[in-house]
Amino acid sequence: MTSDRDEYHGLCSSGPGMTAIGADINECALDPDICPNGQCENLRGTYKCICNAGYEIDTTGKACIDIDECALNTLLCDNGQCRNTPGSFTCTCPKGFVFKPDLQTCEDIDECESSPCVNGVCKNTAGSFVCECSPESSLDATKTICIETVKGTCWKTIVNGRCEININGATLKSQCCSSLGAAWGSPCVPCERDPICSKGYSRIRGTVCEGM
Ligand SMILES: [Ca+2]
Ligand SMILES: [Ca+2]
Repeated sequence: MTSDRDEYHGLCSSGPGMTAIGADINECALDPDICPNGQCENLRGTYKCICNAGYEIDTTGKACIDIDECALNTLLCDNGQCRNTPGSFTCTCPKGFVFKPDLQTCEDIDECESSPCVNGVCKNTAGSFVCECSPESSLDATKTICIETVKGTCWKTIVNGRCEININGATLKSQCCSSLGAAWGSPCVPCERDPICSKGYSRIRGTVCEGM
């Protein structure tokens, strides 16, 4: 009776990966699926796997395993959610962020570049933006349009830095400054020419110049 050890030496007298007569066994040709997710390279007495992109060789050198890109690089998909997939990964960006393929991160969208605020100043924030209104106006329900709400004293002239002749009682700043007013409010502030509307017109609501 022969032992397993004797049988092995009988069949494999030239050692592992070789035929009994000492020729190399081409494992790659024998089993086309020997290296899943990689390419097989035949070596004398053995073989190795060269892994596809997104895979790395394991400690045996004979199996390609998925690279967990999310665990490897914690900055990957920054500001978003990284999900490991076989051979790759995906980034999911939250609302207000956009995926930048060159940096592989989620970047805040600067909504202010498209000038969404009417009669107000746009401030970009992480994931969103806010419109800030002047003290005499407040945001409407859309949160993008500043509408004048505060009425104040309208002054007809400024003499030696002092506002004089109160006209028409309390008015909106734009109504005052687009008509007879030279200054508005208490303390009074000199009127500035509206950059969009001509004299006699003002923008109380949005971008439309309305006649006074
Ligand atoms: Ca992966
Ligand atoms: Ca933003």
